[in-house]
Amino acid sequence: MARTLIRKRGAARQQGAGAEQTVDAVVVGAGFAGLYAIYRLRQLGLSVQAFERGSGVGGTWYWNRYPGARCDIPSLEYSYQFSEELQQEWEWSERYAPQLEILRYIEHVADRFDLRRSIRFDTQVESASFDEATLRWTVRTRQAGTWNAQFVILATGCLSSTNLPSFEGLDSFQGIWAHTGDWPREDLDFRGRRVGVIGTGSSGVQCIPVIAEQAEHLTVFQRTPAYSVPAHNEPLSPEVQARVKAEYPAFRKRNSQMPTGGFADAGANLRRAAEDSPEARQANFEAFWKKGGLAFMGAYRDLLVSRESNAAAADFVRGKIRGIVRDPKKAEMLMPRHEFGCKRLCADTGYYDTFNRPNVSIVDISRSPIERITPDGLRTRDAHYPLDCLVFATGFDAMTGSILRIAIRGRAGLPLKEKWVAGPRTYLGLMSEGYPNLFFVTGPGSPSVLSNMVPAIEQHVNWIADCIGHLRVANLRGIEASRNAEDAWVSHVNEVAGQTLLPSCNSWYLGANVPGKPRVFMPYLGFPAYVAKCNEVASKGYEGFEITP
Ligand code: NA7
Repeated sequence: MARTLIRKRGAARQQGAGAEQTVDAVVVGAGFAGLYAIYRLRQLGLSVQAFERGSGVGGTWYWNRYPGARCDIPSLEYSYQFSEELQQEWEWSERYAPQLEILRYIEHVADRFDLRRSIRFDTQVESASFDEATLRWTVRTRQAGTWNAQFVILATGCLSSTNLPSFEGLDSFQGIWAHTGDWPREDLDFRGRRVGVIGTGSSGVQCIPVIAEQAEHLTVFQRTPAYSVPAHNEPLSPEVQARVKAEYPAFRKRNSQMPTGGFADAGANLRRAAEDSPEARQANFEAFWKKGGLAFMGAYRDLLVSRESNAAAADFVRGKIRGIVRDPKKAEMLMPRHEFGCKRLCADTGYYDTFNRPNVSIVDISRSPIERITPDGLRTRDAHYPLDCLVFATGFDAMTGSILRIAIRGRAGLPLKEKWVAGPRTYLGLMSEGYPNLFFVTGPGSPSVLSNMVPAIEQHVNWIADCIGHLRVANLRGIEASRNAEDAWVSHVNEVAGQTLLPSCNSWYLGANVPGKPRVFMPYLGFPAYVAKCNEVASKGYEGFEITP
């Protein structure tokens, strides 16, 4: 099996792409966001062209095909609500849907609403440049020529640009390697192989138990231990599904009023940890552990604010790890020491228990860093580990990576990369000053990854479509964030995050996982307040935006 995995990203540049083509709107990406943007913009009567670098729809759920990949938001919440027929007719099989089922769902949506005819697949958007004379964008693609559009919608995903650390020697590796966020379409067979997994965030926590069952030996290379709670995934009973469907709009509304836009029915506790005795706290955490999944973040209302409450949750999870993992040395290694929930909480199926298997070992690469990949394995400062397969569960250049890999030039030709050199700057995570008519779906500065992504996407696309509809009806040519509104919003996003413990560890929310990335807290905490602000801005004639007559 001496085979290095080489996947070709995007076919070669097509010849004779022809003259520039003109549409009203270009959409980049065909995941949840891109598909809904096509749907809404077509409804407005716009001509729309979408580009997608994958060969199919699905975005995140197209690329993340690693073993064990599934959503950590309940299926009945992680789905579109724009069509009552759609939400009534689709049947979810599990409490947390696996990757393939979500992909099938997205494919169904693309077919049901006839969206594929607006999408060019296997097409990489390379640049977008704003022309101040015409107030239009020129969008260059690698495979489908050049397009001229009034509006550009970047539905490029928050976690779509993989972070592959630049370890020396990867090119020399004779085995198979893959990144969880860019998993090959053919199944990788780990049976009888010595496998290494680098990374223990959500993707590592999901794939490690599954790979451990197949591999001859699995070595987990851990830099930072993760806090993980059991998902308690289970088949979704027809009764539960029918109950939600009987009142789907009310169910959605309840969720939209939660700080994260979800988990309303999980019953968040409105108490502070300090209000309970140590015994009562223990019992409360135990009850939330039994509920399972990310609902654990609702165990106390001040988990992300009070150091005392946070430390109690952290102690509780460390106690669980001590109880599950039999080898005390392994248990100690697996115990996180950073603030609880400051990196995104993981939801697992048998993660800690996997380390009781005789074929699973763990290496602390914070003490003994990886020095290089060798032709037959991986060398840390202290040892060499022979490997047949290497899995990089090393995450993403989150929130800005997939935007900035497009060479975007706004007014005066200013590259967005230059404008964002000290961190992303947006108004409401929707637009950036100097880049008129260019919209981000769930961009930095919006709730995005701190909320349930699908409702957050729908809210953003609805706002963008309503805005474009307003411009067209009023015969206006453009909209752009104002400098003052943007500055105030950037400060506000940081101020809100600064009132919590979220900025206190090296998380991807801060860009801390990517060497050289500016350390700025990117998402906005508080879905209901954010939605209210967006609605207010629109109702006041797009306050904080400048409109070109
Ligand atoms: P994450 O959560 O960013 O996890 C990546 C993991 O890889 C994490 O344990 C990192 O350790 C580790 N990592 C990253 N770079 C390196 C290097 N250079 N060396 C060693 N280890 C490294 O990504 P996931 O894909 O698991 O999850 C992303 C989100 O997708 C998730 O939160 C859900 O929202 C869905 P670190 O913690 O940085 O020390």
